[in-house]
Amino acid sequence: RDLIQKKGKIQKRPSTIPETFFRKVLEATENIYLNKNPTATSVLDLVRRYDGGQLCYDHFAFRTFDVDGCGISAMAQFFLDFGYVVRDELRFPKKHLRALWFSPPEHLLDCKGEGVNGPLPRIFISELLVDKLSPEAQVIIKKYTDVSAHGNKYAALASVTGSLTWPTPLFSDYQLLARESEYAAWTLVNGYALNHLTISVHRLKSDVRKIEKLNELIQSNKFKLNSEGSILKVSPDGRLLQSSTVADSMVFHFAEGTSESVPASYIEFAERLVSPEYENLPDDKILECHRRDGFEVGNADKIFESTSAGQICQKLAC
Ligand code: OOG
Ligand code: NI
Repeated sequence: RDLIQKKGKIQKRPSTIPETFFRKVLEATENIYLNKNPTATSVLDLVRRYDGGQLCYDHFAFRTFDVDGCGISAMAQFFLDFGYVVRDELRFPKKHLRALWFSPPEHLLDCKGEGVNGPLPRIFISELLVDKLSPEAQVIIKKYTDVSAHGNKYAALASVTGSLTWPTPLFSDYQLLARESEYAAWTLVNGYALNHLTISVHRLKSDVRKIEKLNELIQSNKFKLNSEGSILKVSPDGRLLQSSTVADSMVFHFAEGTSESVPASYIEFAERLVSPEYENLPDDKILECHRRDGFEVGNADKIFESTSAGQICQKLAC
């Protein structure tokens, strides 16, 4: 809608947020995520040790409810103010989802440094089309988003503090939502927490800069990868290759006073091959902008399942 602009024209936006502050916010968001998700922490350690140090992030992803101003725009505001630009929309009608992705200011796509101090990640934000759910599910979600009428202004604060902008959910609400939309249930208990960050595989140095090799390394260290469809997700053009771990579980203290295990976050891997028009460039001249950009509905549809009960049960062999 108003966030999307004409295809082909990437409009530059002036930044109103200093880069040092922006990177601190990314770092705090990452820290909350690492503290909650031991698999992500261990996998990052493993890849750093194996590859010899520096790694870069391809994208950060968030989930939202498209109701009461809590949707994509709530999470996107901070990134837009820093100078990110909205690129494309992806739709997932069966899951009642849509997503937008955003690219960082051009000069920060290929800069030096590692992790949140390196090239800036793309941002992938999805939203649940709440009005497509059953009346019961809509009532539940709105009960939370309604009470926190101004909560949507503080989405980025929720990500850096690791807290919800709405009251602690009831387990009964969580269960009802989970039956209809696992995405809805995830978002109710995780809110604007980082859903995953993604290692930029082609920017690694050793043999694991090919994603098949990286998947082998991850699996030989006993981490479970999301097998929905297949472990390796490949775009129709063959140039965007993705895989992801199955989400960690965390104990959540519900409003009734009971504690239950719920899915938290996962980590993803993305390899972007060089676009056909740049295939003759020498290796040391290849920049991020010469590679397959963006996301792919078919891949994303399967990656969403990284937090599903199906994948988590397979992982725990239940
Ligand atoms: C996002 C799934 C899609 C990608 O890179 O295509 C995705 C989610 O699980 O919220 O991450
Ligand atoms: Ni992703």
